Amino acid sequence: MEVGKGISESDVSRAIIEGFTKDLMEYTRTDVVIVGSGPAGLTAAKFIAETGVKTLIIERNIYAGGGFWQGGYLFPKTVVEAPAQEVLLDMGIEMEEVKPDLYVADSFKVVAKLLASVADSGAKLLNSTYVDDLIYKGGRIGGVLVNWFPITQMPKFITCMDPIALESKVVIDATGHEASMASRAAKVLGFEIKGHGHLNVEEAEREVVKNTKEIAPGLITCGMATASVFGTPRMGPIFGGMLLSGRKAAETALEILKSKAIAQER
Ligand code: 48F
Repeated sequence: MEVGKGISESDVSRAIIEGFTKDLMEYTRTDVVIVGSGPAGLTAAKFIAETGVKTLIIERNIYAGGGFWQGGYLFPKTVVEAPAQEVLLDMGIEMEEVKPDLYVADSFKVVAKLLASVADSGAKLLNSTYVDDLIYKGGRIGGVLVNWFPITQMPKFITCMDPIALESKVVIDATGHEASMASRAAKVLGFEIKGHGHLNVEEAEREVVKNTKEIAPGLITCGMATASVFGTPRMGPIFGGMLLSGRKAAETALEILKSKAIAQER
C-alpha cells in the first residue's frame, strides 16, 4: 500500500478539529478537574479515573509531567522514599534501592510509565491550557475557567480575551509551588496562603501528605501546592510525598463524590 494515497490535506484538518471539539464538548461538565500534571496531579488522576470517575487534567505546558522530568540540579534521576515506591511498582516502575527505604530511577522511565498508566486509567489531558480562575456558586467551587496558555504570553492590551468555563463537582489544585487555585479561593473566601518554608525533607514529606485535604467546599490541594497553602517546609528533589499526596487527594475526591451522590439520592 502506498503511504498517503487518497488522503487530502483537509481530511487531516477535519480529523484534528472534529476529534478535539468532540472531546472538549464532552468535558465541559465533568466529575473531577485536576489543575496541574506534575507527579501529584498525575497520581491523583490515575487513582480517580481508574474507578470510572470522569477526570480531566488541565496543564498549561504542552507536555505533562511538571517537575517530574528532572531530579535536582537538572539531573534526570527520580528519588522516592518508602512506602511511595509501591505506588510506582504497581504501575510497573521498578527502582533501585540505594539505601534502605530510598529508591532511584531514570526520570524519563518513571514519567513515561506514569503517563501511560494515567492514559490507561481513562483520564483526559487538556494541555497548553491555562486555568485562569474558579467557578464559585452555591457555596462550593464548581469548576474552572480556562484559556489557551499562549494568550497569557500576549501583550497585556489583548489579554482581555475571555476564558471559557468547564464545570466539575470537585477541583484539585496540583499546581505546585504556585498553589494558584488555592490562592484564588483564598482571595474570594478570605483565608490565608502562607507560602512554603525552608528545606526539611522529613518534616516536609510528612506534612504534605498529612495536610492533603479539602480546603474549601469542592477544592482539594495536593503535592507542593499543599505545602504552600499550609506554610510547611519544602522537600527538594524527593517525590515520595508527591505520590502519596496525589493518592490521598484521589481518596478525598472519591469520598466527596460519594457523599454528594448520597445527598442527591435523598
Ligand atoms: O510543579 P509540579 O511538578 O507540582 P507537584 O506535582 O510536584 C512538585 C515537584 O515537582 C517539585 C517538588 C517536590 O519534589 O518540590 O517541585 O506538586 O507540577 C505543577 C504543574 O502545574 C502546572 C505547571 O505547569 C506544572 O506542570 N500549572 C501550574 N499552574 C497552572 C498549571 C495553571 N494555572 N493552569 C494550568 N497548569
